[in-house]
Parts: sequence; structure tokens; C-alpha cells
Amino acid sequence: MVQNFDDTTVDSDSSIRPSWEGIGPKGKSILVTGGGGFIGSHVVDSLVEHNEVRVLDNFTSGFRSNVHPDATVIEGDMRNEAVLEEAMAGADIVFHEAALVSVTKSIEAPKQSHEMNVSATVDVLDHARREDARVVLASSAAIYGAPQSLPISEDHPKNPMSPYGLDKLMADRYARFYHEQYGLETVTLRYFNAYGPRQVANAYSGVVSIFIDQAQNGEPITVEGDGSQARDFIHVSDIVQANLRAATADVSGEAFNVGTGNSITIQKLANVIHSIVDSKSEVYYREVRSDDISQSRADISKIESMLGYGPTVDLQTGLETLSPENKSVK
Ligand code: UD2
Repeated sequence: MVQNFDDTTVDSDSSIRPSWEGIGPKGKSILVTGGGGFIGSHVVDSLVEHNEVRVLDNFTSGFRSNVHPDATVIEGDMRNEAVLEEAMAGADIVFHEAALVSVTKSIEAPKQSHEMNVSATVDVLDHARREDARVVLASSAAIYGAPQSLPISEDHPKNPMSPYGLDKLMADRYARFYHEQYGLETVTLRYFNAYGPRQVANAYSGVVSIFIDQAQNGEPITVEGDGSQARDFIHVSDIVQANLRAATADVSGEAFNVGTGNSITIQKLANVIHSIVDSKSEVYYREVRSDDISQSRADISKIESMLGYGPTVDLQTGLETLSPENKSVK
């Protein structure tokens, strides 16, 4: 897919057709942990029409208002044994999206990151074993650390640079272990840089939501370093697509990258967002983040060939639908 980021004209009619239409499980009992969060709530939206969907969320970072009205909400902490048992009872499939997602937060509180990203995942896997439920697990490109080669394939060396990356690597490996040791059906999805509707803009969130928020408010767009660092930004609609394919494919014990195979520099991202939002903001360069990764781009050939996945939302369109003039994708 070739993208032309110099042409940033806003097309006010642009909209995104969900890339998950027509695929995914039907007639199942499904648990989505973190179903009030950015990614989990979109997974729920894609499932409610054809399945009985439960959401487990403590709403510390997610929101009840994100949860589709047709889903049943269990409000509680997944680390509480009784709560998890209630949520998992009778489940056919679990989408485990709940996590302490921020790298920064994990550095501030590694023990909490470990509890939420590793211990809770082992609990979910263990309950899934009892229920004989299939588990689709949210992992992260953070497990690779600074890449030695691009694009990053699934067997690239893993050198995580934060408690978050370490914890996600452990969770990722636990999913494989549960498959190999106990025959549990698991699939692990390693998200690259996710963006889309409902991504909250704050100090702990992704750069797309931060830049859009700054551009809309006329505040300086804060590029860290010289902006030459690049990321593979993946729209949440395509993340949902990957989840649905992972839930239904005749594949188990495998891990897949979920990205686009393309990358864009942070400098260019700032310019594109500035133009789409038609902002009065100026681009402001500040100190480079310590331990920042300079380049990240997914090799998506494995998920393309084994799950039939393909990214459908190009970055330009995805960003346009996030601008205030266009609320066509919710
Ligand atoms: C993201 C995820 C992380 C993990 C990883 C996978 C977030 C917050 N983090 O880490 O959880 O999944 O991807 O590889 O989603 N930047 C600026 N200005 C800002 C904010 C960020 O220039 O105001 C830069 C930052 O220095 C970095 C790039 O944007 O070079 C991306 O930063 P990020 O925090 O959105 O995501 P990343 O890749 O560190």
C-alpha cells in the first residue's frame, strides 16, 4: 500500500467501513476483558450482533459509556478470583484486552504492571483451561525492543526495554505454554501503534491522540527529538479484524504481528495532523524521550497468510475520520 502524505486535503465525506464486517464468531458466549477500553470496546461492538457478550472492566482507564448497550457489564477487578470466575463462567471465547497499557506507567509502577499484565493473564488462561475457552490475547510490539532489522517479523529477537514490554513478552509466552502444555486454544496478537476513535489523549497515551488534541486546541504539537523516528500506525478497526480472525481461524499456539507493514515519521505525522485539523498550532520540538525506539515497522506476512488478515484503513483516511469535522466512525 503506497500512501501519499503530501496530499492532506480533508475529504469531509470520508468514512471507514468496518474492516470486520461479515467475519468473526457467531452464536458464542464471549468475554471481553477491558471491554470499556479503547481497543476492547471496539472488539465488543463487532461481536454483539451475533453473540452473547460479557465485559469485565474496573473502569479505571476504560469507560462505561464506551460499552455497547447489548453487552452485559461485570464491573470489577480481574485480579479478584471470584470476579474473574463469574466473568469466565460458560465462556467459549475470551478476548483478553485488559492491561496496564502504558510504558511510562509500567516504569513508574513495575509491580502493578506485572500483576495486571502477567499475573492476571495467567489467571485468565487458567480459567480458560477450566472452561475450555479459546483465548485471544493482546500482546504488543513492545516485546521486540529496539529492532535489529526491519520489517520486524514474529521471530525477531525480543529485547523489551520496559516492564510493560517484559510483561507482555511473558504473557505472550504463557499463552504459547498453555497451548503446548495443556492443549488450550490460544492466539496472541502483537499490536503495533494503535490509534482510532476512543483513544484518550493524556500523558500516557499514544502520539496520534496527543497530536490531534493539541492541534484541535491550538496548542503546540510536541515532537520529541527531531521527529525522524518512525512507527507503524494501525487503525483500531483493523485490530478488531485481526481479533475476529484469530477467534475463528483453525490456528492455535501462534503469535502474530498486527500492523500495516508501513511506517511514517513522527515529524510527518505532526504535519499531516496539522493539515487535516487545519490547526493554528505550531510544531514544537522538545527533548527526545530516553530509550526511544527510532524505527518500528511490522512484517505482516504471517498474519496475512495464516489468518487472511489485511489492513484496510490507510493512515490518511484513519486520521481524517478523527478530525472534528468528521465523526462518521465512532
Ligand atoms: C507504543 C505504545 C506501547 C507499545 C508500543 C509498541 C502507547 C502510549 N504506547 O509505544 O504501549 O504498544 O507502541 O511498539 O500507545 N511522541 C512525540 N510527542 C508526543 C508523544 C510521543 O514526539 O507528545 C513520539 C515518541 O517520542 C515516540 C513516538 O511519538 O517516538 C511514539 O510514541 P508513543 O508513546 O505513541 O508510542 P510508542 O511507540 O513509544
